[in-house]
Amino acid sequence: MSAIRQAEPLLSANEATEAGLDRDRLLRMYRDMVATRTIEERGNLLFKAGRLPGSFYTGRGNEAASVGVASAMGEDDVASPLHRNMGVHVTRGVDPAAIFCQYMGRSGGATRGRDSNLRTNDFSPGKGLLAGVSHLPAMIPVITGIALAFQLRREDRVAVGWCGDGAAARGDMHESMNLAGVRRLPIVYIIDNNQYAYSTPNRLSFACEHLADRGPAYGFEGIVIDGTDVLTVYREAARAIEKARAGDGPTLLELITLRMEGHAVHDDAAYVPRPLYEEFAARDPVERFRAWLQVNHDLTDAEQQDIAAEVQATIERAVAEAEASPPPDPGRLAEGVYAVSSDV
Ligand SMILES: Cc1ncc(C[n+]2csc(CCOP(=O)(O)OP(=O)(O)O)c2C)c(N)n1
Ligand SMILES: [Mg+2]
Repeated sequence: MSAIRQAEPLLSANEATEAGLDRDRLLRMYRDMVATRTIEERGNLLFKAGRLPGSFYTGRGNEAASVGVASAMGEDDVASPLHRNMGVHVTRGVDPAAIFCQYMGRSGGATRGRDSNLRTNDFSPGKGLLAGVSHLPAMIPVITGIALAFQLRREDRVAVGWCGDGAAARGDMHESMNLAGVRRLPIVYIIDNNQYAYSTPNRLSFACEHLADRGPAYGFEGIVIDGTDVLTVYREAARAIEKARAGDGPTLLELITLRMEGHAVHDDAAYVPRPLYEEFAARDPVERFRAWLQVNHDLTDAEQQDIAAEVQATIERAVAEAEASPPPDPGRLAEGVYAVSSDV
């Protein structure tokens, strides 16, 4: 019988070591969380300065959830992250210049200036990223199909699919989880439960207690996890990924966070109750992990400053590179839209 459980928090340095996280790996995760936060802060500033057209979405509050899961993925695994998952892109090594090019509509971006947002299609080893489309959760059936392909080809690979609390109500998610349960596909579903779907709170979206309840409904385990705690997220994601790789089927991980900024730059999120916001501000994922590293791994001020300086320099170089990247050439608009018969 499949069940739902609440993940026990990972607390000590010993438990982290048991989960495979030595000091170097922990510092790498911390660096990726700082980079995620800093890229998004820089993007907000670029938007306000009129240097970034369209809109800008952040995953503030989601850094541990994104970096924790992506750090647990194997080199050849494939992910379909969404608009809150900058940390997945950072952890999987996407060049920040490509991220800024994409958001700034430059030809150096993944869609060569045709679209904005986080849209990286890159199946090279170590990245394994399937670009999202705006329709939510339209990539869930696709990543489920990728898991089916891994199984049919007997490949030792796992698919990881992301969905929000709001989009989780849609049929594509239910149909995909049903197929994954029936076929015991090598997939891990992540529901980023940031408690809002635009301005709609959870209580108006679903009546079950936990979205993780839906795992057992389709024949596999559901786990509720504090999504602000990168260590627990990592340990549970690593277990679920290894379980899938061993042929033991899917897992649904519900990561509880709070969207700490509006839906996008235009939204001040005034509808989020202040006490809820303050509760999650006190559990800021980056601050929490920094404090844990200070106590458990003697993270020094000098190390923190070195990490912050490296991230800052990387991002400034990336912004400069994006600003130097030309806008798309209208004459090449149709390129890459249709495949010509010699390409297929
Ligand atoms: C099918 C579909 N309907 C509506 C939208 C517009 N939309 C974009 S994001 C969003 C909220 C999604 O909420 P959730 O799934 O909780 O993800 P979050 O943005 O909170 O991470 C909506 C309604 C969309 N992209 N796709
Ligand atoms: Mg949401």
